Amino acid sequence: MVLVMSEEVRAALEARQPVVALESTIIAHGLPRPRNLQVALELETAVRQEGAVPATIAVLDGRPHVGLDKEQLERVANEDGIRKLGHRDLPLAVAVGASGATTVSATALLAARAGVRVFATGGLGGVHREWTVTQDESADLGLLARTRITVVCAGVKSILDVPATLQRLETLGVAVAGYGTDRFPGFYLSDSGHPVDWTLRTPEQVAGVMRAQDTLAEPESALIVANPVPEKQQLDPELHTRVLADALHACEKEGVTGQAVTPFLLDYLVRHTDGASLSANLAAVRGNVRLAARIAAAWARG
Ligand code: PSU
Ligand code: MN
Repeated sequence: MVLVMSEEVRAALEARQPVVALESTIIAHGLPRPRNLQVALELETAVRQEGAVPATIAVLDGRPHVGLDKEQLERVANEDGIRKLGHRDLPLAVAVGASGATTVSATALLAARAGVRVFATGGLGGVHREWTVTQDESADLGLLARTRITVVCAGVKSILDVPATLQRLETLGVAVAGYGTDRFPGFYLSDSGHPVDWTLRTPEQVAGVMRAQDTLAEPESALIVANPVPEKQQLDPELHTRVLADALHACEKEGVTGQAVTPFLLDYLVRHTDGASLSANLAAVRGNVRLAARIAAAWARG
């Protein structure tokens, strides 16, 4: 697969300057228009303010891009019919010349290929509730088990079965650490109600783990840095519980399956919390992007 790297990203990598990969599914399928484009631009600005270069990743006309210009970001945000691409979809999109936004799994794969080590997103995919019936487990988990990348996220999406997802990550051998907390964050919520075994407190400490992974951890696996949304900006936990139950019910009733499940649930929450879930989601992503930039800087300093 031939990657198209933006000039800025290529130059930064060559000069060993900090670079942060950003996914595009959250823009195309995770956030409502027209807010999604503003957010995409805002996240890139946040990375720059922290002294790193943003590399938003997407596939356009069959070409995987690492680093998008404004026009390309606009396409991802506004183009009708833009697909959602997991890692398994990449060769298909390339061969048929399709355009698509990349999920965590596809973004992590392309970032690692390009030599970008740090990646920021909102929440990872994982094991869905009702797994015993649907067998719906995001491809994010399997890919992170064999890709050397550091993902900064606010945990896994709370629409999932969080304890089952944590168990899968343990089984798959993916390292998980809370950032400044011994609780696993709950995406819209600061605390998912589940603990994490490890706590990291500085970007330098995270970079230290990354270096140790390079000498110790086989096979190539990821590091998940779980960074909680500040408590003041979280979604009201009671509202969260109530609306999420309705959302899961609606999803089942409307027979939504496969790739459509996650966007359906996220959208349902936005519409039924009067945008409060969107504010919490954005607060989480913003915090993750800034932390990722600081980790990338510590990593680049060696
Ligand atoms: N986090 C968000 N919004 C999103 C997603 C994550 O805040 O839209 C996306 C990510 O791209 C993640 C994907 O990889 O949802 C998981 O989808 P699925 O469950 O279909 O694997
Ligand atoms: Mn799925």
